[in-house]
Amino acid sequence: MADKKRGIHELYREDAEQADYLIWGRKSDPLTRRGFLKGGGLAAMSAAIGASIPLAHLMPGGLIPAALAQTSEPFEIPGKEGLIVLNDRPVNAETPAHLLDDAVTPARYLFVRNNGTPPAMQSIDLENWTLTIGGESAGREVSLTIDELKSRFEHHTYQLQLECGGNGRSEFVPPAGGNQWTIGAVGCPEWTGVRLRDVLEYAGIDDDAVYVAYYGADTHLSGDPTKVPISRGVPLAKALEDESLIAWSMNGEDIPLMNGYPLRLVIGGWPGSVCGKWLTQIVVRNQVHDGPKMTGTSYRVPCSPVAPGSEVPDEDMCIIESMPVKSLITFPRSGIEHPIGERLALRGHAWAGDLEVSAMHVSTDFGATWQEATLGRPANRLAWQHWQAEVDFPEAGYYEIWARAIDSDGRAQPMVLPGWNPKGYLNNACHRIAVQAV
Ligand SMILES: Nc1nc2c(c(=O)[nH]1)N[C@H]1C(S)=C(S)[C@@H](COP(=O)(O)O)O[C@H]1N2
Ligand SMILES: [Mo]
Repeated sequence: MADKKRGIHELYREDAEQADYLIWGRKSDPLTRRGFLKGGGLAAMSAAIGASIPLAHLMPGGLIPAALAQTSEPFEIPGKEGLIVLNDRPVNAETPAHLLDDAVTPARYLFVRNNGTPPAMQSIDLENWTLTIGGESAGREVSLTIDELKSRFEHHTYQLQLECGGNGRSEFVPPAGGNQWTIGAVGCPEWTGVRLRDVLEYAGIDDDAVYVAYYGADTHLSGDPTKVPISRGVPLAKALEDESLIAWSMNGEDIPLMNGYPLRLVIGGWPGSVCGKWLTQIVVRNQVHDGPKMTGTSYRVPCSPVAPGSEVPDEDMCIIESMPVKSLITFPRSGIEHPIGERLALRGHAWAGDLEVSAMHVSTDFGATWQEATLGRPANRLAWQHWQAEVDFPEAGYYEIWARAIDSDGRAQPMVLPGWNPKGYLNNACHRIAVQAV
């Protein structure tokens, strides 16, 4: 066995083919990436997993078996039990897939992605919290308290999914720096607030307005009060959509501090980074917003595909807009044993950025064949959809269940890592779980 101290993820990240060889003695066919897990390699992988792998000849090379892919330490933020900590400065934590099983994500299971230091709870004075609308293309500058927001504008409730642009980053080869999210930087709670559009129209939107951006009350990790940890935005048309909210409530309760209490933006279907937390200021811009994390490699990907590891010139990088089609298997949890001969019921969610999911498929043979799942309608636009399916297993041993969604433009999730980019965004490869048929 290879050097355990480095961990399986790190080994695969450095060089997936080499990791296969080091750990299992497996060499894959460079053309088909299949079929070379035999003899000693197969025995080693079976021993690590604790079962034989009936369909080993179909298992692609360079892939960590799902049974071994989800190991980390528990997270300890009160109110977020069960989440996996990725970093504590700033706090970043993701949710294991099986804890995302609810149709509407409970507050305690919503991931946390902080770029700076959140405001302390004691420093938040609800009565005097003000939101300022300004910027060079706002009709006038307006300040509103939370009570004024609540009393002057119509309230709306939508279920909106939030996914970090870097969700899935841990699988990129060559690796990308940043939080090594696996699959759990996503959730879909129900949000209540006022429409960003109504508030922008109240302040006035000049004819030359093109972008709307936020500032929040969190502070830069350096402690320098003149530095802003993150300030991002969206084109005016996205800001004006019905579902773009200034929210004070999540699932009918106050938003948890770590998720932006007392006020945050929720703009569904785009990278979570456009949803400003601890919201204090909105600016209407006459140019593409240029705040911290809008430029360089932040939340930007090559405008056209590049070879893995390429240096991409700044002018060839484009801002991420809608997130790609993706899905999760939330039941059963990875690693269960299941009696052979009994059908196994599966379920999960699927989403597709600004689009809808039009079909959902599952595979038990490493993607060789797929069967259609039953797919539900979203609660509203930009909410995830629920799916279910039943599968069975021909003989005892190790299986993986793979899930694949297709969006309303006919685009499917890839089975392996999609387009490499310098910061490891937009990995929408199929989610996989392990099942032992016994
Ligand atoms: N003010 C502020 N807003 C922010 C952030 C932040 O660090 N500060 N992080 C952004 C990022 S990158 C994401 S993915 C989402 C995460 O929201 P959550 O922590 O509620 O899950 O908030 C966004 N809004
Ligand atoms: Mo993010």
